[in-house]
Amino acid sequence: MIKKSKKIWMDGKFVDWAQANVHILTHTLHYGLGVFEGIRCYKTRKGSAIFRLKEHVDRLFSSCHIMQIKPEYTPKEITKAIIDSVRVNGLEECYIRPLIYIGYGVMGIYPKSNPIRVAIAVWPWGAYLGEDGIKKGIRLKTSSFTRHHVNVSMTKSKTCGQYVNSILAKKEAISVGYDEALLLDTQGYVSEGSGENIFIVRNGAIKTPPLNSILEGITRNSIIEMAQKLKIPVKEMSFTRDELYAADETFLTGTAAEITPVREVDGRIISKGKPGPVTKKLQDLFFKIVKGEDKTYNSWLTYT
Ligand code: PPE
Repeated sequence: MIKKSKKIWMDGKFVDWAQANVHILTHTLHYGLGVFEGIRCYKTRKGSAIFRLKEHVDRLFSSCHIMQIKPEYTPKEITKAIIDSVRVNGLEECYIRPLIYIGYGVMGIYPKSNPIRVAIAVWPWGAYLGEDGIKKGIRLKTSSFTRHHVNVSMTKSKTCGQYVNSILAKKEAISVGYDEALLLDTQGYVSEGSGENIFIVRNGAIKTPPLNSILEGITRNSIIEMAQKLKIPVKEMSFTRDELYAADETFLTGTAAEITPVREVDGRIISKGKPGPVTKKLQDLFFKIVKGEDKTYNSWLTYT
């Protein structure tokens, strides 16, 4: 069960957790057109800090732009509301979920002038794929479901309804005893996890799929910048599932999943079945950065 916090920001006001309700005819609930973000706030020695807040708010508004949803709030107002949500709930560490959705008005797939609503919830959320997963690595299964084709939905927007594809893949992977699903794109190349981007390491160099069919992950971008600073070569290019099987290391990245090593893919053991050296190096640096222990990356933190 989710760990409750105290208040949820809804359209400009803080309401009690238990009162944060919507009408059953809320348009997004029926048809799935809404956009959201997932952001983490970490405990540092100087108080709580939100990781890459600007980039998340920018992506939220970019999702709105792509999906032609016009919120009544500016990025500046949403940024303030996010910081206020963390403060009001008094949480040192939390996950932050802004959601922009189409409210109650007309029904039918053309939402005309239905109101555009905004909510921001925060709650404590531990390791997405388990503490063991972060430390020892997870088991990944290629899904029978394919990632969205660019002409079916637009993956640069973090759209609510698009996650049905992720849920189907995740349920399937779990039902056959795996921890997470890997989706291929419509051409058959490796795309991303149900809620994470993917990286492989081969001969000391890193590869991650290009932006074509994936969500442009903010953690993915952080890893690319970190690797470049560490002088580890990084390439954004397509690769096949057998290249993944043959990789020295592989790991998933996401706000919720952070950096999760993968120790097995489709029954093939990767990296001797435990997190490899490059993965560990990046993981260690990542956790230092989010905890404010590496000054080079201070601009990625917004102290609340
Ligand atoms: N791909 C997908 C499909 C995805 O959902 C996420 C984040 C990423 C890549 C990584 O993006 P970023 O967080 O910017 O590095 N998934 C969010 C939702 C997970 C959920 O179960 O809810 C998240 O990690 O917050």
